[in-house]
Amino acid sequence: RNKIKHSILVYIAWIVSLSSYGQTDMQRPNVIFIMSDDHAEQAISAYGHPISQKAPTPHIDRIASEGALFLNNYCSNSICGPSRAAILTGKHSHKNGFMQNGNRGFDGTQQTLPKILQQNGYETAIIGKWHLISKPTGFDHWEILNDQGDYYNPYFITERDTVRRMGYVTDLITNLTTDWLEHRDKNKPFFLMMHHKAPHRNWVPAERHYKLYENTAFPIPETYFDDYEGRYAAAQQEMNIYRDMYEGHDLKMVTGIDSDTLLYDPWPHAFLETMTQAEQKRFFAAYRDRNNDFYTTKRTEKEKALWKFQRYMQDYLATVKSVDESVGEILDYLKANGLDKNTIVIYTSDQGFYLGEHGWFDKRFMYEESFGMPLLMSYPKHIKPGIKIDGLTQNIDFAPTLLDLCQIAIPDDMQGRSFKALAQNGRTPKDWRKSLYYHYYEYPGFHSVRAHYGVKMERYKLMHFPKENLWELYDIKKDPSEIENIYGRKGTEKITQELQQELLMLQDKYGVDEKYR
Ligand code: SGN
Ligand code: CA
Repeated sequence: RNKIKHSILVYIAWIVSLSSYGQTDMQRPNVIFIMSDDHAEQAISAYGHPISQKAPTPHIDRIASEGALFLNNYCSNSICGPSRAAILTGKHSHKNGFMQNGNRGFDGTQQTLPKILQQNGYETAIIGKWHLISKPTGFDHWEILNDQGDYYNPYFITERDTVRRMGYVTDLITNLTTDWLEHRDKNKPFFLMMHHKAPHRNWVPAERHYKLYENTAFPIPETYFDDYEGRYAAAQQEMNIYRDMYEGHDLKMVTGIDSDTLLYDPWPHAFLETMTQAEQKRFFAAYRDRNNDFYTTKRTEKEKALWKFQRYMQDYLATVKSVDESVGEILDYLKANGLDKNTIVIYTSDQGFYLGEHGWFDKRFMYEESFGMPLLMSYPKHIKPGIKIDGLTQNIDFAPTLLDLCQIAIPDDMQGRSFKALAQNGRTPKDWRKSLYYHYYEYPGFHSVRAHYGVKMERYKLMHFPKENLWELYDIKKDPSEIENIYGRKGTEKITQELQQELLMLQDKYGVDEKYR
């Protein structure tokens, strides 16, 4: 009898241990959230844009072929800090308090995704760009770039220290990440954010990529010489490639034949001065032919404008190359360590970016290129490989979706929605949202983009610039480049009214204060 009693007890203990082990460790997926800075969909080959076909990203694309490619993912406010704050909180800027880049830090006492995961048994870490000024909270481990971070030999901040690490920023962040994975607490599921600086301005590639696209001619966007007719704010910006880019800082142009002195570079401390002397020498040597050619070949003003576009694309995409290699390394690490089946992998960027559309670089506007945000996501246990997702999704959805996939309750005050159901097979449920809200606040500010808000529905987009009281309306289906503002045109009354109502509904629903409307 005792023997039977004993074996029953052993059996019960075994069941109990199994179930609790299963709940906390086995079933819960790990999460690797990879985010780069200013990486446009046009520069990820999985999205199929002609620019990316000249500079493919095979490793990032692997996430889409093993999982899902989101075709209609957008940010809530197209600028660094605000997008990061929206991701952490699942809330729009006015609710999480981080409305623009600047000197007021993120309020780290509020509820965030990493905190909730941590409270639910996850080990959490962030490595790379943070840019939210206050110290990270909710992370067991963090090592962040100082402010924007430098491309060469950057400073990293930790809880205890600030250290300068010698090397190229993308490679350093990758190494710190695999290092953390190697030494993490292997009894816990993990949530890891790897945040790259690249391909942020001023687009300095790794040495091995200096010449990668030197002779590549990238396709010129149809709207490169846009005249901004009918779009007041678009005409007011200061982000034009051939007018506003700094020839030294951005385009790496020098003062004359065989010169080792950059043309206009207002921030040498953030670029050349962070390199060692030997690195500077190799940098100038690598750009020598191109820079000499500028002085030996005669060009009209228009030809110079096109030449600058090529120069910009060659460097931007060369910095993307190192990000793609980094993603490859992480995916290989997961596979080699048997983590690939139970890990959710996300690749995104804090917002989209202009690669010459409207003649621009930078972001901020609610036009498609910068409002759009790449999103690729794999999770073999839930997402069918190779699916494409049409539904409207947004950065405020990331936190609720991840909680949902990790089987953790989603707090009621998160404003985003879990897109777990869409991610499963690509089908959009009937009750999924029909519109998205956007709000950009940072004016006056870099690049002079006026504050505005708007609503996007499947076909139309309505934007309002409240200070100037100007409206813009686009039929994205007919005019995907958004060059024809049809607001106020005959025949648009009904759709305008519909969109204005939708906009009001969203502002009420999200609780946007009257003073910002
Ligand atoms: C820097 C850039 C700007 C950019 C902002 C915000 N200038 O100031 O071009 O708009 O960051 O970028 S730089 O030459 O110093 O890089 S964000 O991604 O952090 O929002
Ligand atoms: Ca950014």
